[in-house]
Amino acid sequence: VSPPGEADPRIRALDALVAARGRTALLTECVDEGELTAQHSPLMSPLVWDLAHIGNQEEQWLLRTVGGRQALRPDIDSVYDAFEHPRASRPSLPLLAPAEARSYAADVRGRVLEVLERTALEGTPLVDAAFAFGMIAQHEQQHDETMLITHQLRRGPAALTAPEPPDRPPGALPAEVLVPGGPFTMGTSTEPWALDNERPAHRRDVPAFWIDTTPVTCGAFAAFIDDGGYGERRWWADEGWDQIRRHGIGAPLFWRREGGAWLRRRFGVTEEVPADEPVLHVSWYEADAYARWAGRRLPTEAEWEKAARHDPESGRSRRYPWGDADPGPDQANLGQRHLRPARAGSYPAGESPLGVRQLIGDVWEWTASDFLPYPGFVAFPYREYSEVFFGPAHKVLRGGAFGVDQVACRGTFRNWDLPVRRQIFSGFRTARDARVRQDGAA
Ligand code: AVJ
Ligand code: FE
Repeated sequence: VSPPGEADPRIRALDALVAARGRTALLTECVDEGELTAQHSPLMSPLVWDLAHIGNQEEQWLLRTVGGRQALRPDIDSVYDAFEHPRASRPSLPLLAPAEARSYAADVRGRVLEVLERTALEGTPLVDAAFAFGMIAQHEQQHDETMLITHQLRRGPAALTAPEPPDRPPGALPAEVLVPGGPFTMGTSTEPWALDNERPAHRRDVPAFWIDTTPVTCGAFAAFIDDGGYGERRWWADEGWDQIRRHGIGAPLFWRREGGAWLRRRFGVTEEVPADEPVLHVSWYEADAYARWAGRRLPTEAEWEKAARHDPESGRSRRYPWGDADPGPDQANLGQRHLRPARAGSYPAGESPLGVRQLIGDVWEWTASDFLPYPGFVAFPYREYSEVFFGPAHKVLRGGAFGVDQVACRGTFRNWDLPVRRQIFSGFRTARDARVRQDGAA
């Protein structure tokens, strides 16, 4: 747990690459060959595609571009190009078999460690502060989260296990917190491994608003269901209404009613839905409909980031809600340490200066905002990371979930997806405008 810049970037890069590979190994060694090559859902790739794609991205960026080395397997670039082949079509590609995929990724990694040792980590934006190495560690961890989603979709008995998150009742917390109006700094120009869409830092004026202290819980969401929320047209955006009608959706993904109780399937185990846990596996439309039913709305992306980073005392934006230090296990539920969110209100040591909890970790939080570039955005180092996704088709999610590693999660980190998606580790919290009094105070 050290502020950025304190640790040698070469060591940070090495640690991040090693941690990512450890996670990849856990996710791909607990199931047999058949399970690695099967497609568990048309929404996902076979796990063995992710494995070789991780190696191929690393080869392209770190061996060829940064290291200037000769290509190892140029013949497979196209098979592992995410843009050439949509996920549903990947099982029919000539994929490397599990053993080949593993040894390919390991071979690339061995050579990359030499490149890391020999490269001067300054002089170009790609190598300054080991950026490209950090980018590739984040890429692998992002695919580790994707593979965890595949594990959740998979049928059959549990393959993964992890300890339970802390379960201490938080005591009385206010339902919502007032964030005062005024400008704050959104995005970053100094975070060494921030990706292109998080840049540059810029001022945003955000009027006063109230935001939930914690993410919306399963119990609160069940009250929306019990009140007939899925049957009431007025809560739903047009495309969301179409989706729930067409697919007969009446609850979060993986939920099922049995008698009077809600059950859910979670990594191969069926259990009662825990009322106090943040709700998971809802689409943007479900989150938006719940918020309307509650007489509220989703926070904008700028509101979310102000709640997470703005320090009203100093006026500056922090890296995380609790300050500038990297996340530790007392601050946030990240990194697949647990295979579920912690009870709402957990992690008091991770709260923001204003007392908002669980902004980082537990569940990705849908925001009201479309995924758009910040003023002054420059695609780097490749347009296909984020630029090609900008526009009204994708909604922004913030804060990271239990399934993502800290290297790919920070106060400025932006995730995005289609508003119909619900297999991801998505939840939300709600907000409302602060009524402005005659004298202008909130
Ligand atoms: C940022 C999570 C939307 O998984 O599609 C992985 C990350 N980009 N490989 C995704 C990503 C290229 C991306 N998300
Ligand atoms: Fe990728």
